[in-house]
Amino acid sequence: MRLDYVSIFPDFFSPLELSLPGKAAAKGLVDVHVHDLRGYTHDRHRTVDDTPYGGGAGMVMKPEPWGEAFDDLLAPTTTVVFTTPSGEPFDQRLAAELATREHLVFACGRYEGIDQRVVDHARERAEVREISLGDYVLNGGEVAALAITEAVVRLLPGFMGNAESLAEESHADGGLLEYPVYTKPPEWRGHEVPAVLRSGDHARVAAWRHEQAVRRTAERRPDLLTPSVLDDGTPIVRATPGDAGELLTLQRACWVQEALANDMLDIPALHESLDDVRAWLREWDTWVVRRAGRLVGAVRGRLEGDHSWDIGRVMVAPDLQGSGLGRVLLEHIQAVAPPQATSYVLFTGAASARNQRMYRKAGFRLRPDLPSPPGAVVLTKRRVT
Ligand code: JD8
Repeated sequence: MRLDYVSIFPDFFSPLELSLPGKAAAKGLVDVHVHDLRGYTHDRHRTVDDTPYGGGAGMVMKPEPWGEAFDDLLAPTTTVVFTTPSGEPFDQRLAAELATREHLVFACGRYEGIDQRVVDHARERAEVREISLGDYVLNGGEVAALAITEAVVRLLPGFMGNAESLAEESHADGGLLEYPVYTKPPEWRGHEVPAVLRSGDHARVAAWRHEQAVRRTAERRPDLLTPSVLDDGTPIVRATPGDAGELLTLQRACWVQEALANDMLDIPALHESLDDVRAWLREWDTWVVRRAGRLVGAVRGRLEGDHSWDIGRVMVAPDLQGSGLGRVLLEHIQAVAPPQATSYVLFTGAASARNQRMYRKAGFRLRPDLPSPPGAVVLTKRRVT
């Protein structure tokens, strides 16, 4: 990938030699060129700015130097990146897209910005992306160009030692924030490393890490959690400890139906107490749906072993059964399964015909070969990613 930077502060990019792109250049993955915009001026003062048409404070960057810079640098395969506070938000998805390009030219503005005709002219010659680093104001486009460069270059094939770790990162698809990380010593200034991480039990470690990632994301970036919504826009949201009472009520209502359908009362879910519900809320990723404030649906999931996503407690208020809410909850809990989950498992009453129909329609298969709780059947499904 060729990278060109045009700026009135070309030294801003000297760190490129040192950092990531420096290593990438060493690997022949990138070819970096930095250009001083004043090099494309012809007057004694090397003028790049002038007063704004329409008045107002500050100065605007003149179009002519940019035009000459583009005459020098643009090719049909070029993507020109104008870093600007009014651009499309930069994120990991856009980083991955830019990493597919052969040639990026970063046009880094200063003052109040660049004459708009420069952008319009560039669009006539090449792909143009106006990109913002975030909703805060910087004094120029250079910092954003550096940040975008780092996020893009590290995605270039052959750059990162193990591509696998890229997939597990924050903001990679799947969208959870990082789980907390630790290293030696096991105890530091009164702070212990969580015992599960020193247990050697990979399954428990993976489950703990996923739980931490989901918990952090729900607390810090709920917007990142795949907000599944029902057709009427009702969101499916993470359950909170405060939902325990209503969950118990909904669970009792649903499992009374299961007891009637299966002519048996000895079903664990039917006998759980409020404390039992509170306990499993802490161990399972649980999602709920509220309509007009009433908790009308729920589902939970957790990692069982290294790769099996255990789904359970698919609950729909009796008066809403048949509305498709169960199907949407089932789709959602599959979608939020962690990257390492390669299959799903669940069970339901052996005589729960409607449930079994819904699961089979969703691609689950009965597994009489697997052990099941008394009076229940197990169904599994391979995850297609
Ligand atoms: C390019 C000039 C300064 C901006 C008057 C302050 C990106 N996320 C971002 N925040 N700010 C920028 C950015 C700021 C720039 C330029 C990018 C060129 N300025 C201007 C408008 C208000 N001054 C950015 N990417």
